[in-house]
Amino acid sequence: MKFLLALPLLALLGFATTTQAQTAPATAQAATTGTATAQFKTSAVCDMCKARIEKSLAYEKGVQSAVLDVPTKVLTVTYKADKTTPAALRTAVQKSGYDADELTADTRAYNRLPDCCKKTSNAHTDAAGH
Ligand SMILES: [Cu+2]
Repeated sequence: MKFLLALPLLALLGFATTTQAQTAPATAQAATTGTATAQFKTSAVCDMCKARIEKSLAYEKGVQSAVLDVPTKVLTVTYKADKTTPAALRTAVQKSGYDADELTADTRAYNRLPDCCKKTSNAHTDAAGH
């Protein structure tokens, strides 16, 4: 009698452990395959720019890390491919006031930058925006 009662319980336990074993590797795989890296050429000029861009990218959805190399102005972003896209990341760079590849910085964000962080070109200084 006792044996018969224990049997379904054991079966239940066995079921629970096998489902757990099946889901664990699946999520681990998604975490590794879902990560992508993108690089953008920015208009950063100094360490302040670096900190500003890295900080604003860190708040972007899906971003795992953002590192800017000041001498080359290249921003390297590691992100979750199912959460964001390179286009969205470029937009985030624009919104922080910097160019991203061929895309020009958001004018209002650019105008808020300290003078030392602005590009030397006059493309953005058309006085109207402030
Ligand atoms: Cu700067």
